[in-house]
Amino acid sequence: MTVGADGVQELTIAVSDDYVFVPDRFTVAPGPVRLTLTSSAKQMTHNLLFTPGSGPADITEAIQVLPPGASDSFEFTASQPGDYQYECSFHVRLGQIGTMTVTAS
Ligand SMILES: [Cu+2]
Repeated sequence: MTVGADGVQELTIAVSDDYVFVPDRFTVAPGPVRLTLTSSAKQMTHNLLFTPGSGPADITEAIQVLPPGASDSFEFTASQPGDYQYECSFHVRLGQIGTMTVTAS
């Protein structure tokens, strides 16, 4: 996690030709967050969304489709403290999930 000059917390999550997010757990403070999903996959398409209903508040921003080898970013505002599950909806049943913790302040 780094904090840019604009105050946005920035984190990169890597995916490949398997069913894991690297990292699968991270912590942010309340405020703006920019997540980048970067793929070194040759074959697998992934995505990243926050599992609806899994956390104290819904986060609807997401990357709907990330083709093999691609990279994409999105921004959202972390507000309510707690744990939020994120998933690749294509592979969630194969265990491709992670947890973001938003601290109290
Ligand atoms: Cu996936």
